Amino acid sequence: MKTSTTSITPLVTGIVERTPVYDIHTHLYDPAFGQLLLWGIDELLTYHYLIAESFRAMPLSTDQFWALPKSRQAEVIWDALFLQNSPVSEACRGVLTTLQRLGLDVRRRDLNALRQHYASWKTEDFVTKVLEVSGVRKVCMTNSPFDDLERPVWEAGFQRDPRFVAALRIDPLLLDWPNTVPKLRQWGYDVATDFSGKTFGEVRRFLADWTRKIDSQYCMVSLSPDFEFPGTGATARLIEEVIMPHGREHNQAFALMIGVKRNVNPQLRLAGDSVGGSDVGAVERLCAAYPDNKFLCTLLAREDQHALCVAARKFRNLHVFGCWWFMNNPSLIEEVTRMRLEMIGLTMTPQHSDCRVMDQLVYKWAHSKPILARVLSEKYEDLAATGWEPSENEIQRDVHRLLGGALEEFLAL
Ligand code: FIX
Ligand code: ZN
Repeated sequence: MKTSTTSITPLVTGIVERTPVYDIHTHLYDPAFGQLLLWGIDELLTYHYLIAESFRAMPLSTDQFWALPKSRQAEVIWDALFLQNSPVSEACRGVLTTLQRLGLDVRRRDLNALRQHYASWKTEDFVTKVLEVSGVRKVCMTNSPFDDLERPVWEAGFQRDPRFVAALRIDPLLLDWPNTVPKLRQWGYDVATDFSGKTFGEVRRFLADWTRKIDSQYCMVSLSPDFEFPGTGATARLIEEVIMPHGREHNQAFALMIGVKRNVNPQLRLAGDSVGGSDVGAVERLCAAYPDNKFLCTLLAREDQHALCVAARKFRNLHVFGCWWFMNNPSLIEEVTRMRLEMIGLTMTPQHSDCRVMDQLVYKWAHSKPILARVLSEKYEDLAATGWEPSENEIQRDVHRLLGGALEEFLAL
């Protein structure tokens, strides 16, 4: 069925609204991980995005804040960001959208009433409810064998929840090689700090073991703005000798998240990271040097987004994704999504949630989807003006791609 231009926007909005999402990068966990899967009002309020904002708005020192139990931290954040000021920031608004869509009444501004409401939910039911309300069909976790809380769960084994898939996160391996060597040795891999002997083969064996163990969808790392490729350091050598052959052998795309300056303010802990411009040329050189490898890339700095689109136009083995962290604000999502559609069409994944708290799936998608619908409608209207009116089926096909389908196709190639 053809559409008429006047009905494009509501049609697209409805399709985007109803199309289930594959959320391709989060920090959520399969419920089998127990306490590692964060959820609830206190977790929502102590999200590190809100912690960073609250220090600008409250009298406590960082030491005083960190000395408080989590419930008190949540209370001081609620007071500073929601009661003493109107919660207009994206992260604050996100809490309210989440609560509202989960059926809670935010009008009373009563934290204890919100807590009481939450107390009636059980984890399993809550996970199902959040996936339903947010319209998410599948969640990709971030899984690190180097995490001492996470690793034992994988080692013990558990019944996987099919709604949660895994991605192998390897930051310590690529960014902290000297301290990673003893760990690998302890786990039975014969590696040496100077890369001698069987080192590269053994690290490949380590990656192969974990890729199989977690059924990894892709292998990922976050990198600082000064990431260079090629390079003389351990990171570049390990990429060349380990990650690339591993990727080809096990069909593992390599996801690069570039532009994070870790710990510029250590007093803020997890909230203390910042941003810097990256060298998109390094991504291009990787894609050019390894045409049989697949790369996923998201960049943290706004000023790098255009160059990344250009790189994707040059390299079919590069899949651009998400509006990461400081990019995940409506004004920037809109700008970047429009530019990506204009430059690389539907062969990208405009958004991922990066949720750390289960409940956040609700707001991250509730805030992103209308932006996608708006920008996409505008593009279809431009097409319709030429006489090329998209059919409903074509719109559904496109939206499915943009909400995770394109990545599934890319990874399956
Ligand atoms: O490295 C990452 O995957 C980042 O997304 C996180 O480290 C960051 O703390 C975050 O939560 C951003 O949204
Ligand atoms: Zn992340």
